Amino acid sequence: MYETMVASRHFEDLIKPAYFEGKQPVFNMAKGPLPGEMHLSDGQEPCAVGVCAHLRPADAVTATHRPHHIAIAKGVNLKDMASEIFGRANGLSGGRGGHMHLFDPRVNFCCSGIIAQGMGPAVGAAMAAKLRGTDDVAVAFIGEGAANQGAFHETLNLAAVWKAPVIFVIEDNAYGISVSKRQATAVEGNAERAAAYGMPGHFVPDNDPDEVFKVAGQAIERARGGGGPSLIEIETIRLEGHFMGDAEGYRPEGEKTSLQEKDPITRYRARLESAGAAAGDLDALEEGARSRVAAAFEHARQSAPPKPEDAFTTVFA
Ligand SMILES: Cc1ncc(C[n+]2csc(CCOP(=O)(O)OP(=O)(O)O)c2C)c(N)n1
Ligand SMILES: [Mg+2]
Repeated sequence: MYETMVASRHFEDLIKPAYFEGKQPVFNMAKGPLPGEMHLSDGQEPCAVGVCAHLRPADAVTATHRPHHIAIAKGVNLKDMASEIFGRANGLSGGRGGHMHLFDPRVNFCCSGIIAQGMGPAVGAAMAAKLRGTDDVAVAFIGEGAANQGAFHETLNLAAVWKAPVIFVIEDNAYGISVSKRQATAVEGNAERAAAYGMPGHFVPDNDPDEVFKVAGQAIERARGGGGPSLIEIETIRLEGHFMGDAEGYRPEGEKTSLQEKDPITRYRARLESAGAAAGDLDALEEGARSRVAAAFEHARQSAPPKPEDAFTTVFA
């Protein structure tokens, strides 16, 4: 889990300078090798690794507009993912999808820029597994802002009625763009909402990877055994803005600094060391993760963009 967290963070660290290439001196979102919006997942790594450590390639995951940590934890090929984000022809979707639309059928991963949109398809994947008689499960990741979408409420109800082997994971990073959870949600936590739909709801405080692993393990085992859906809300932190270029004027004074002090990677490394892990072993693990990510970016940068004559292939025209 630590290695995957480091890989995920390094992925975002390499995106940062690449994203701003060609977009200066006046910020122009359409320019550079990574055109369009960019939503980074720094700080949210525990949610992805704690859940996905239990999953097999056949289990389906639907993720959000902030998908990199989840894709990496689910085992999406790093080179194909980097190529997709750079809009290259050898990317997951031939460079057509970009960073919010990563699809990898080899490990049953997908994501969408439309918030809460992955929830229905996750129930579909879960019901397909159930009808086929396998014990595969599906996991839908959403943000806490998406829990106020109609799709959230409709999906939870049907999933419970059908006893679908699905787990809904809410990454509560305290903001939907610039709107704080407090301004948008009346109940204390979204885990409370699970009871209204007839499923267990769990809350994991403090962005703790081991606690996520424990709670997710129980929910996944329950789903695999025919016990039906569960909801898990994880208290996490968004270390960056909503998107790259966000001035973050909505954050209270000093919030950014106090969040940095809670960096989950630093904290997890300290926990591993105090549990007896050797610093040299952790360094080696970090080095391996970073070099795999660097190789993926190198691969993407050296790959060709789609040919103009292919513009109307693999799209609805
Ligand atoms: C259906 C829909 N409505 C609005 C948007 C615009 N939008 C993009 S991200 C976002 C906020 C999402 O907040 P949250 O679910 O908490 O996820 P986070 O960005 O914090 O990861 C909104 C409203 C959208 N993409 N889809
Ligand atoms: Mg949020």
